[in-house]
Amino acid sequence: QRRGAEFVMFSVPSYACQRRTSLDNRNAVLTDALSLLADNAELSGDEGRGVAFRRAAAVLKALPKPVTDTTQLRGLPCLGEHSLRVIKDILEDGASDEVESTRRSERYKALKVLTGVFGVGVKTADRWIREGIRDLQRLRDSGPALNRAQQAGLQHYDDLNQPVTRAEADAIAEIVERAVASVLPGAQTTLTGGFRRGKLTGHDVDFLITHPEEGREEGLVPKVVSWLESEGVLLYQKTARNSYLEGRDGPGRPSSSMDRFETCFSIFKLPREEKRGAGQTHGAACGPEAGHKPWRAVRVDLVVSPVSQFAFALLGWTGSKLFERELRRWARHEKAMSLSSHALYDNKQRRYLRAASEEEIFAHLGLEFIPPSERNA
Ligand code: DGT
Ligand code: MG
Repeated sequence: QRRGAEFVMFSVPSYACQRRTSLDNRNAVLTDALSLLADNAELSGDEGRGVAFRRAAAVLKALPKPVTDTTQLRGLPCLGEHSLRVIKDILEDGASDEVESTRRSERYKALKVLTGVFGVGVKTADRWIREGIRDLQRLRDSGPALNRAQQAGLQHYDDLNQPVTRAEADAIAEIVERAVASVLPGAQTTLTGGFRRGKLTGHDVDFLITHPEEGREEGLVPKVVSWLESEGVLLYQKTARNSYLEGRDGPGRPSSSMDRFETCFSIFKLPREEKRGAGQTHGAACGPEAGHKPWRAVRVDLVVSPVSQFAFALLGWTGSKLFERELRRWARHEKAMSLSSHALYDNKQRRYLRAASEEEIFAHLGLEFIPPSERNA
């Protein structure tokens, strides 16, 4: 089947958690197109189709070279008829009509803008569109009752839709570490999410906090929040108490898909780089435009885990979202186990499998260890 030296057939295992996916994506044009269709499906409430497009995109992200011909994709997993047609159109014509018409459609654009408001999900955005609210101006004017999160989201819309840089994530890490150290000495703060996978930008900054002595972490979130509030760091925060009880909520149980850690979903007020004394000023991003403020709003998630669940929480909060989904699917379908951000339950042995590191969790699951930088599925 070889057509000369340039022709490469690809082969990848079917679950994203069985393969290495670095940030070096050789097929970005194709994966961007499939991701747009995934967004559109999810925005239309069709989660199943959304996942199918995301799995197809993830397969292409794992390939070591650009795809030049659809025949190279023969035998690859997760590439359905629909995804293959889109790929073929792009390879042959340079673009896919379906992707381009979706990109231009009023409904897609409106859903993107409205769900870009922190606190607004697909259902709310869809309802607003049916009520004739399609942009932020209409949202501000016609004012359907907004909850506290949505008010903050609308107020800080531009900042929150500007990518967070690694330097900003590090500056926020410093603030969070200071807060944590002053309310619970000995507690440990770990940067998770996309930045732990090596991404250079993110939509938020995620942290996982624990203490080496089990139990000492209880009630940490309200204390950290008080400290941050007294320092004037918080523009918005919503905290949740820990509500996980092993046995009752264990991953073997139906209610387990929800995370039950102590959490704080917040918006930080971060001084601009020049104000933080890092030297270099920004370019156009904070030029002399009117209304330029000396700070920017950044979404920050704080999660507190008991040390006995730390490895599971770390694995669960590092992402990517598809990688996490695939880990849980692998556990359920291939191993008869239930994985959550709290624990791993073996349904056949009817017992929890302990782990003190991510490596041990991969081993329990019978998977080769994939480091965070290779979980960018
Ligand atoms: P980003 O922030 O867009 O650059 O990309 P990520 O990968 O940091 O995505 P993010 O921040 O939405 O989530 C990071 C990981 O944390 C993701 O794999 C899933 C997990 N995660 C996020 N939010 C929740 C949540 O509310 N509950 C649970 N259980 N996990 C969550
Ligand atoms: Mg994140």
